[in-house]
Amino acid sequence: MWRAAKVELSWVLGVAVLVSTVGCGSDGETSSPTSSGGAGHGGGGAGGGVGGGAGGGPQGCEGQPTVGVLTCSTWSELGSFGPLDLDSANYAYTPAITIDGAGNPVAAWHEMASGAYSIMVKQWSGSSWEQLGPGPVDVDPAGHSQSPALATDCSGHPVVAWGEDQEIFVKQWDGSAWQQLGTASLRVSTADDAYASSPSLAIDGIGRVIVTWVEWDSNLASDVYVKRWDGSTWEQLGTGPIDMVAADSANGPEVAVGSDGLPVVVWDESDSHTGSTTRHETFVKRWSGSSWEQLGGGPIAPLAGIQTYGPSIRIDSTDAPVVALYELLSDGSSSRVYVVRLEGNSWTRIGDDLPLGTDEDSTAPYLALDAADEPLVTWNLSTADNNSVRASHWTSSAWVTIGPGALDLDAAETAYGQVAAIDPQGRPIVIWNEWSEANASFDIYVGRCD
Ligand SMILES: [Ca+2]
Ligand SMILES: [Ca+2]
Ligand SMILES: [Ca+2]
Repeated sequence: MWRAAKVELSWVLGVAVLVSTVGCGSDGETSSPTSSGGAGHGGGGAGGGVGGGAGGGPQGCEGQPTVGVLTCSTWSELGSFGPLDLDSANYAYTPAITIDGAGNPVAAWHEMASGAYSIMVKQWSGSSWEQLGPGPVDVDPAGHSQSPALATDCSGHPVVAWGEDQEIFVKQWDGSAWQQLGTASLRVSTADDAYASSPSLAIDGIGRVIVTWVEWDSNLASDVYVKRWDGSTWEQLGTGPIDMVAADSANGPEVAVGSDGLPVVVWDESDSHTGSTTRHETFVKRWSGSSWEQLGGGPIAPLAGIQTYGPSIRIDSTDAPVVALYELLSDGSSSRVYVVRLEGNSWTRIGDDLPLGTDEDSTAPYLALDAADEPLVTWNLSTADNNSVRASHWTSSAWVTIGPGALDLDAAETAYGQVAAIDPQGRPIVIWNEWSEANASFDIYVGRCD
């Protein structure tokens, strides 16, 4: 009972702004194959895309890190297991990760400070976590900011995008300070009730920053947009939203870029805003240079279930998209994570569903690819009374568990929001948020397998 109360509290606080603005907006996507906090990741952290940043970098983008072949023998803390929060008493959520040009992880999250949620960014120096910039990155200290996304530019520096009130902003670290890309929000709709959120970022082979996000209206319909920064202006890719049905709800977009420089975007789409969900599907489109073309001939099919949720996308070395997502099973009682790769124009599964026991749900996958194109998936395992952070590595014949199983610190406490990247040495690094009884709040923690 106590734990359930805390999960509810965290979720309400985590999306307080969104709830007050568009009703149960992102709940449409994040609710509830699972009954606990794991699914809560979907609305916020799913936007925390690493894009090309952690993927080893598109060709020609010299400053981006290489990515190693994944290796893992000893799971341990990175910085005394944090917390990374500026003040551990603050509530902190939705971590994002990228690997910088020096091969060190950079983390971003949103943290309640001085009465508002603000965006914080820290960089691992090799021995400690150092804050980038003198304070919060976001535009207005009084604004409510959430769900940052990170990528690494061609100079090896981080770029961060986030949602702030109804807007989307992007800043680029120049080595000593944050520089905003453009002077205005990226939001497309000028309607009073337009609410932009959940950005994801990628960098193409000539350093252009590509951002996707979702815009809600007060009827809980929502659309996915994509813009690209050409060095001086934001160009919208496509003439309108890229999702399939204008009146329906699209959510959780992620963008990635292959060596061909063409952005590929994945998102969820459903008619849940009608109050009776008849479809909850996942779509992928690729920018041709002049238009958005659907990949795979339709939505990504469930393996055994009835609806799909929470996709995460990367592009492999052959420019084939790989997507991790989860499906709600036919009986409606549980969910499981799986991974597919585009072969020809069909989605082909990679291995089995991620491991499940009786009465367990796996949700909220987040994807990285190593130098051998083998997926690393972080995901959330929830049982009737606990959440834990997991990571699994596909080894061409089987999924292998990273670390000791549950990666979070305290089995009794809820943990979710997991994201991961692979550094040039092939070491997987996982960041998540977890309730701390000692700090009486949610904290951000980091671990690495050496
Ligand atoms: Ca729509
Ligand atoms: Ca736990
Ligand atoms: Ca905290």
